[in-house]
Amino acid sequence: MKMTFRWYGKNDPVSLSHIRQIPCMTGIVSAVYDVPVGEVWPEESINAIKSAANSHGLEFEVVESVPVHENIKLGTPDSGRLIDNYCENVRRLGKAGVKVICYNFMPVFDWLRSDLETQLPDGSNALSYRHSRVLEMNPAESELSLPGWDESYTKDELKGLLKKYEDLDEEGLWRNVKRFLDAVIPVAEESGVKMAIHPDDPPWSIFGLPRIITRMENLKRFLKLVDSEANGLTFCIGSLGAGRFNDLPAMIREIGGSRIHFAHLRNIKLTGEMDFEESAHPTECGSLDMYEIMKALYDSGFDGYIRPDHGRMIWGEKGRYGYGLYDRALGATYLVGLWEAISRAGK
Ligand code: DNO
Repeated sequence: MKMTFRWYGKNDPVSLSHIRQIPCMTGIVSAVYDVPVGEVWPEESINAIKSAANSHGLEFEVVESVPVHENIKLGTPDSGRLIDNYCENVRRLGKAGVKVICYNFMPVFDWLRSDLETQLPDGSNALSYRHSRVLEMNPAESELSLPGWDESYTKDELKGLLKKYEDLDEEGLWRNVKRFLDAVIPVAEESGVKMAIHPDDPPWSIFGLPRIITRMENLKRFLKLVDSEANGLTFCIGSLGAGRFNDLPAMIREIGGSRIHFAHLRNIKLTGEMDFEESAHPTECGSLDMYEIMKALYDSGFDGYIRPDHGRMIWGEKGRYGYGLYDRALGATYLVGLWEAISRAGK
């Protein structure tokens, strides 16, 4: 297991020197942020991240994300060129020493929350999701600003994009993801890179858009689309765990460590059938059994990268929603402690 930390580049209020001081931190998880989705990343930009990390004693072996252009998800006629560009990014990242690429296949919106600053009883605040509030939102009409989506769309572009998805159902999305994997996985294999799809967050359809990376049967179907170790998962427990139908330790054991290349570990407190609040990482702070999850990873031979995921905002910190320094650092330390205990007991 290698403990890593997400870093949003030079504009991230969290600095590499801070990350370096978190105990047992081996590397950063980052991306090139100034190239439009669908285009090829300059090698200089990739190498600049690597040298910045290395000069702080950190590795750069995990990219999150190389985003997938909407036209690939939609399967439009120009998607071939966009997939070629994606493959070129995989080659370039492999050449720079990147081992894992995290990406997702969620139409239009990435992760979704209904409130970004829910006050918790201890005086901190965190992200939360209330399904009834999401049902009231209309992204095509209102001035929504959601954390996990590309704000570079104008309102009209967003409307147009949502319209294009009207004809795409889940089976259509399955077809398009298969087409993507058929092209990308062989390149990943040649480049020494493991692809790790991120589950849909939350793991159900939102705004009428199809979502497929949501539950066990779909994960199995996904892994079979191209049955190669290079076609693997980012096991994000906060995303999958929002679905009460997902038994996370059992899923990890069934999938096995060889197809899980990256784990996003954070806790959530389930507050309703489809509602949750993000909580501090320890088991007793939320609804997920972190010990059983880590144990399942350990027992299944997981040998990939881990990162603490979204943290609360504590100690007056102001920062990027979910990605402040303090609570994620506490989370990382807790996870390292759990792993130490589990692995020493296992010897
Ligand atoms: C949220 C993240 C996601 C993730 C992407 C991967 O905090 O886990 O935005 O980076 O879905 O493509």
